[in-house]
Amino acid sequence: MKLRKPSAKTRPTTLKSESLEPHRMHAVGKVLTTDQGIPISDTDNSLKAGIRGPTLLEDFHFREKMMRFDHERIPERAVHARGAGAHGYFQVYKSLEKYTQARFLTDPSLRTPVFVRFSTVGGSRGSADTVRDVRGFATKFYTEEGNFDLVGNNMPVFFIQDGIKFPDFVHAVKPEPHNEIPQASSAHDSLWDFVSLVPETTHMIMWLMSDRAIPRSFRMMEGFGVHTFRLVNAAGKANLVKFHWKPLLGNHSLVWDEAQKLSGKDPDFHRRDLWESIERGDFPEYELGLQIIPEGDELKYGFDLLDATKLLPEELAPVQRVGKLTLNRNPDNFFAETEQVAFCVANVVPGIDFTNDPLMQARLFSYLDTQLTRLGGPNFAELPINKPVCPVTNHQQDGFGRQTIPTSRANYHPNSLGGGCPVLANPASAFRHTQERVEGHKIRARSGSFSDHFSQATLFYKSLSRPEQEHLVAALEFEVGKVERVEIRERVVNQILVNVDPELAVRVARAVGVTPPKATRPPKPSKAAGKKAAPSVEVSPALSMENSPHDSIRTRKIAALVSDGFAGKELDGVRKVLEERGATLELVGPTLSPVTSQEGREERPLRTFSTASSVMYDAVYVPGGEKSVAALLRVPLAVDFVREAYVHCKALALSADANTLLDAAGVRDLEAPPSKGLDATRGVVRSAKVETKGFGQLFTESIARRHWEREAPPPA
Ligand code: HDE
Repeated sequence: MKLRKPSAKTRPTTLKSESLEPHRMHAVGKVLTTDQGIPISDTDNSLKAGIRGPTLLEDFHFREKMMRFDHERIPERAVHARGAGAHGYFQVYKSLEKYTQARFLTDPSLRTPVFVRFSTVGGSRGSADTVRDVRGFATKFYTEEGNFDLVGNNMPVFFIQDGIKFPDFVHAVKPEPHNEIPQASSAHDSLWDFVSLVPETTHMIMWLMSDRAIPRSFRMMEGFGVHTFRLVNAAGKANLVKFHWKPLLGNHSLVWDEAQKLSGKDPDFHRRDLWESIERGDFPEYELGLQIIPEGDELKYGFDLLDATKLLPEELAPVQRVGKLTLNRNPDNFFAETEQVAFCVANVVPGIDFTNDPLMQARLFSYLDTQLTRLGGPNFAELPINKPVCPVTNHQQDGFGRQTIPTSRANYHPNSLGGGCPVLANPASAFRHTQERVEGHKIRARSGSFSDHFSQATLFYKSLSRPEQEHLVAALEFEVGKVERVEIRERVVNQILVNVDPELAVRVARAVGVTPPKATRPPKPSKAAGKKAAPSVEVSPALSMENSPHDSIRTRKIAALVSDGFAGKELDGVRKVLEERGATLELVGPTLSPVTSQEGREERPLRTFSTASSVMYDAVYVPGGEKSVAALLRVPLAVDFVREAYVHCKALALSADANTLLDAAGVRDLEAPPSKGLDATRGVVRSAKVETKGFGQLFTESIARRHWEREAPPPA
């Protein structure tokens, strides 16, 4: 069968923006027309019967314009409604033909175009970016053999084991049905009611309460395929695989107070961060990691690899880094691309296959099904953002929004009218389902190998650094503390948390006003983990974000607070050091009008104390300059800048007089500023004099990580 539009031959294998050319509308220099192409000379006045009379039905331009507006909104995604997307490419480092026949994983010369959509899960399209939530990390690889969608999250496990519980879980976590409160938050009765009654949620709940749920940036978080998949080579040999994305900038989080403030100060914080970094040419990069496990080893590790509430510790099966994803182009149009992109777990190419994970099995159905409603019919794969870059030839026909115009009379198989076309693919290059022996009773039950719900929750908690554990406890105190019904709070503590870590349960019990569990009952040993021969670990350092790279300040944003009379030469020096290490310095001043340095030079602040806030930056610098500092001391929002940066454990640099701002900000736990030279206690770089040598250098060193030592010790 011959398909006329668009010609497969004209599609490049690298999805450059030109490949969307036939679908683009370039308005520059063009005349305004209706959808039918009729030129329009007035779009500001409707056609009326008399200058002050009623509008006429005959005004087809008005009716078309209004009809199009009335139908602009499509249903938002039931989950993952809020997202941000980017184009890029993926390139494998060396051939993985030993494991898979997938071309994009075997040819290192190939740059496979991709589109990635990051998202939050629970909130509506207009909700804030920095809420406590799982983040979606969905990648569409436009390969020569069709589209492969890796529809992952930034956490390696999931809330439930069997997809049939997904509607229950999502109903519980979304706003409650009677009053649609709260938006984009899990801190409410129905979610914790569900959690307290469904122990399989425990492991993922620990992740949700951890700093992983408030990433600093989409560019600084990991991604996980979650399920165990299969890689299959040309000879048909299969291996089990778990997919990972490792961000080259390391793993970094916000702090909870900062995340909440950002929700108001800049609800688009993550979206903006992604957009701006790509515009600047600081392309987000992630390495693709694979944990490859021989087929047949599903139960070797004392849990079931088909259970999506379990992770495979990297210490037991190392993550091999096999290729790199680079995001290098922002979408041209949010709706056409980021909103209309349709991911589907069932989109796999020859060489990648599924397993019997019951969560994955449900997803194989759900994504295709949901797109039908969301994108208005069955032809969504023809939308430019979803269209494969390889030829698509089949006998599908009709339906809402059909764009392809088939030219053959033969719309069935087999046929002779169309010369038998399209012909069947050669089995060696076609997708083949891995042959797997399946037998058993038709049964509605859960495998015993899925029964341990707590061991890995404990492993996760124990693997965190002390500050990360403290953050997790505080998150539980916040979330469970917001639950109105005391019996739910009781169950969370006494049915769930006590099985993770008894001390943790006692602390949360106190904070949320329920009876603490008696004594320190050790967690029940898991049946599966108890298997003698099973390799296991007590702690998994890879689970702590603190152990990811923290040596770079590339792409970090630093605020310099200035007013008239700031030390200009010093600022230049600090800016130079920061920029050499790939960070940017933004001037924040009282107004957007220029400020004059003590040397008499003018600089224009990019933001003001009312349009910016410490939570939008990674670190804060206050240059010396008596007059400038005196002016800053009189601005409460400038003092807040310093106070918040300190409370949120960010690096600060305060030169000479600027040290007085710490006092004004109420920072009491630092010794007096140095009388000579420099001091960098608790990540606050202080200099005795303006332009002290090494000041900027010391500052850059303290930006790469947060200074958790500033957080108050936990109550005894
Ligand atoms: Fe999804 N999920 N999901 N999910 N999911 C959707 O598909 C679903 C699950 C994930 O940026 C929906 O097109 C079921 C796990 C991402 O467009 C829907 C189950 C993981 C995205 C759906 C799961 C994910 C979605 C909503 C349990 C991590 C956003 C709109 C059986 C591995 C993709 C849509 C984007 C979106 C169903 C569980 C990740 C309703 C039934 C596990 C990143 O079809």
